[in-house]
Amino acid sequence: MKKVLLTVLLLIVGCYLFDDHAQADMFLTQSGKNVGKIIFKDTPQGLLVQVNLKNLPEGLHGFHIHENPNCEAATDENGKLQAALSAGGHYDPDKSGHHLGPTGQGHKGDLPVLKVPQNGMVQIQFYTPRLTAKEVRDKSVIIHEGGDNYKDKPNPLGGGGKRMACGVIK
Ligand SMILES: [Cu+2]
Ligand SMILES: [Zn+2]
Repeated sequence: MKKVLLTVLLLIVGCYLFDDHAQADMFLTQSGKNVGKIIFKDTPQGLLVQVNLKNLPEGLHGFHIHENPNCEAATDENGKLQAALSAGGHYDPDKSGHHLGPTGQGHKGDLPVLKVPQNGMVQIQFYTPRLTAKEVRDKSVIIHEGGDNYKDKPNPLGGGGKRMACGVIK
């Protein structure tokens, strides 16, 4: 009987742990090189995003949750192969259709633009109150070549362009 109780308890704890955490190993789309990890944790302040990355090019990079758990390349509407295009668009469960950044009421997948210093390493954490670990699991996280102005103009989706790094969130 004790063993059964212990098993049930472990299962409950296991489910709890599984449910409030998610994580993604990040890979450069061109070389396939692993550049670190992003961890997502539910907290009373919202979803805590812990970024631990290296070997990234200096500068500002668009940073978003995309809707599909798939980082494969795919062909765009012009028949051109694009890195990580299988990840789909920005996570937008409310079908807002607008890229408005992390504090806007548009895509829920819009994260704060990632600032990479000269040494290529990013060790930061921040809260994003509109998401949960359960929501981001089975999606992907993408870092773009270019920055993010949190608007769809002059270029769509903040202007980040090509998908530089990608990870499936598990
Ligand atoms: Cu993106
Ligand atoms: Zn967006």
